[in-house]
This record gives sequence, C-alpha cells and structure tokens, in this order.
Amino acid sequence: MKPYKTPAIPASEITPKTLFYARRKFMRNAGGAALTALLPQSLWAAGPFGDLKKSPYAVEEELTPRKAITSYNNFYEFGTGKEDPAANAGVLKTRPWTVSVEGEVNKPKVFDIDDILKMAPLEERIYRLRCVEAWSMVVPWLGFSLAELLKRAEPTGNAKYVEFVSLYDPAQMPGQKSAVLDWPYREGLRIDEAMHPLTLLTLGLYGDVLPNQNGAPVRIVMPWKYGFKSAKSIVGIRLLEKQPTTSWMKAGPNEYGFYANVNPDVDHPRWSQTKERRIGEFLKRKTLMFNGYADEVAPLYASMDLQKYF
Ligand SMILES: Nc1nc2c(c(=O)[nH]1)N[C@H]1C(S)=C(S)[C@@H](COP(=O)(O)O)O[C@H]1N2
Ligand SMILES: [Mo]
Repeated sequence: MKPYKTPAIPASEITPKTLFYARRKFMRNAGGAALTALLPQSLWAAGPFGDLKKSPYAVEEELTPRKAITSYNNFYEFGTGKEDPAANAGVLKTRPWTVSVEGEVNKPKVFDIDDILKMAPLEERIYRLRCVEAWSMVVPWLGFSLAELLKRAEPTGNAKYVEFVSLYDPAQMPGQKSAVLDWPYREGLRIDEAMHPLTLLTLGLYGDVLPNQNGAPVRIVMPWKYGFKSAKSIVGIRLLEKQPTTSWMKAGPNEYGFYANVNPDVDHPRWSQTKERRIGEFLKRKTLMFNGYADEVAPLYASMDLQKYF
C-alpha cells in the first residue's frame, strides 16, 4: 500500500458543501454542541435528496473530504490501484439496474433501483469506515437500514445467512479480466448482522447519489466490519441456510475471515490491526473494538471466540 497524501482541493471544488464543512468545523471549535441540528439542510443537501431523516447513528467526527472519499478507493472490478476506480468506473451504466432478493424467502422479488430509492426515508449516516489495510475514513453516507428491504421479501425460518452478489460485467469492469478475485464479488453476513439497524443499504454520500467508484447505484456499508464486507454495486441478495464462502475467503482463507469484525486484538497474518491511519491525518490512531460500535454490536458475538471467528 502506498502512503496516502490528501490531494489539494482546487478552487473549482470550493462549493457550498465545502463551505458547509468549514462552518461545521468552526462551530465545533466554538464549543457548539448538537451542531448538526443548527445547520441549514439546504447547504447540506445540495444533491437530489432534499429531505434527509436525521439518523441516531451518526458519529460526530470530522468528515473525510469528499475528494479523498471519491479518489482513494478499493473496487477491484476497476483495477487494484487506489486511483483505478476513480479513473475507470465512469463508464459503469447504473440504469437500468435491479437487485434481486431470493433464496430462503416467501416472496422473492426483483427490485428496480428507482423503487429502492423511494422505499424508505433516506438517512444521513456518518460512519467510520475501517479498511483491513489499516486506513480509515469518516463518510456521510445516505441510505436506510438493509432490514427495510429484506423484510419485504419475508425471509423464512431457514434464512440463517445473507449473500451479496456484485455486478459481473467484464465489458464494463476491466478488472474482471484478471483473476485477482473469483468474480463476481461475493460477500456475506449472518442474518442477525444483516438485520441489525446499523447495516446500511447505501445509495449516496455527501448529499448526492453514490459516485460510481464508491459502488453506485447501491451498496452495503457495515460500519463495525472491515471495509471489504461492504459490497459495492450489488445486483443480488440471496438468503441462505448455510454460511456462504466469500470472494475474499477464497482468495486468502487465513487472512480474510467470514466475520471480519474490526478487532485490534486479532492481527492480520501480515500486519498488525492495533492502529490505523485516518486518511488526511499524519499520526496513527488506535483502532477501536468493532470500529467503535461495540455498544451496539458486541451482543451479537457474546458467546463467540473472536480469535477463531475472525
Ligand atoms: N464489489 C466490490 N465491493 C467492494 C470492494 C471491491 O473490490 N469490489 N472493495 C471493498 C473494500 S476492501 C473497501 S475498503 C471498501 C471501500 O469503499 P470506498 O471505496 O467507498 O471507500 O469497498 C469494499 N467493497
Ligand atoms: Mo478494504
């Protein structure tokens, strides 16, 4: 992994949104509590999403600049370099787009992306994202709990796991011509993890639709797990009785476990997970258990050996 430098922001990028963040920071420095409540929505939601429901799950941390979130990515379908997705994902056609929900459900469904967008009120969720490569970001996502979508398909009593399948289309995704991963990208969760309200079906960031390099038109975001669990550009969700094998488990079974909970006490075989570099910062910070979401999610793993189920 190459060291990351925050790109300088050109004058053309100084938009109302940028001003908004400057103001937000100023207010925090001035000691203002409940700062989001004081801010005009109009500056925040300069994108197509006017009414954003306030989320109880947003962390109050300085946001990673939009420029960094959209130019330093992992999206191997578009290449393995951090700058490849921003350079190559522009061609991805995100309409028409459907997401099928199938398997152990009473009502299998194929949802159109434009219906998903209207399915539930969009919330802004400011989440930490911790990559397994020991860097992190703070991202203002837009979306709603995945449970909202899953419940419409009525999972059966046999639905113990959920599998996410990303788009397979080598004509649009040049990275799929290489066998670096077993395509299509597949990820998975236990059903209780998938139904947890923190699990976000994500449709946008920074008040706008998802940029292609961040997984347009729809992706998952799992804030307490390493970033690779947050599958991008998904076209299928399968409810299963048995635990699926994910693309990363196939690529490196000793390195990428099924659970992949952020855990500073369990090293990756090739590096420590005790610290992380917040993109844009110089000094490393300590990695938090479950990426700081232990109060919410530790009960899901109460009886599990987290060294074994890494
Ligand atoms: N389909 C797909 N989803 C993916 C990946 C990928 O290569 N392909 N990379 C993952 C990894 S390793 C990370 S860290 C996050 C990065 O998300 P971001 O680029 O929006 O920050 O996406 C995850 N989702
Ligand atoms: Mo990652």
